Amino acid sequence: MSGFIRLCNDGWTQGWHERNGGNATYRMKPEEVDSCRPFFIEGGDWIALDVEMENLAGEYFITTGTGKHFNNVILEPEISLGITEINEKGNAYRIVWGLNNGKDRPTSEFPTHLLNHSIKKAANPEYRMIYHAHPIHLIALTFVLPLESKAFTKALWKTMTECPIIFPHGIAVLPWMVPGGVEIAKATSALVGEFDAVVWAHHGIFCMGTNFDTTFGLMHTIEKSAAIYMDILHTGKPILQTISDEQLLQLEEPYNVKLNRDFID
Ligand code: 2HA
Ligand code: ZN
Repeated sequence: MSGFIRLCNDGWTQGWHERNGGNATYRMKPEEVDSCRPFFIEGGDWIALDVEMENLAGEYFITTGTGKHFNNVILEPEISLGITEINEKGNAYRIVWGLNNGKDRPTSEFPTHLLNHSIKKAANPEYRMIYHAHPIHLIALTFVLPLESKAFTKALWKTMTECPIIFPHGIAVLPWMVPGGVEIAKATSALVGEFDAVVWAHHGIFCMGTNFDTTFGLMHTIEKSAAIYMDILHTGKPILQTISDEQLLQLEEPYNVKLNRDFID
């Protein structure tokens, strides 16, 4: 819980969570569930999910609450956060801790998160964290770059040398869509099998990872590169040099990464 709270507060101090913006979920390890069990509340109602995710049956998730503000998480985690249990069919959940004694609801993006957790777990059971935020410079970039995965990946890879090392597979981009719905959930989930980061145009980004540090670190790296890119644009000066595709490939051997060839010319 303290790691989750820290992630929320770090996101807040970065300026990524105006008002109730953003949300996060974490699939708990069995030993973490056991240590929290003495604090669980009994008898919460099962709430149906629109989707059935068999491989999430019996899993427990820490989640931010709908309408909750990230800056309040550190002050009152038992109100802003909750722990939810998924039923044996993977098609309903109930609140077992927090969220104002079960009176409030998980994030509006809970179905999107669960669908993505299901896909990530199937691909790699080590994946546990999904984090959505509204980083300033990355959102700004969605107005000036083509809304294509290749355009975003290359712009960010070539702006900061760490980027191709930290996200060698690149990042995906979706056009503007209505948040909170099934359509954006499905469009996002179609990309998360392949990518750990999906940009939502004029809205924000979803990042996925095995733990709090790698997931937050991925978002932080992407946003920092976007910030440098915007700073370069702000100078109004012509770009005299950048990292070439050939130089990008030179990172592979020393850093033991394989860059996504779809994004190399
Ligand atoms: O949780 O960011 O996308 C509020 C949002 C919805
Ligand atoms: Zn959002």
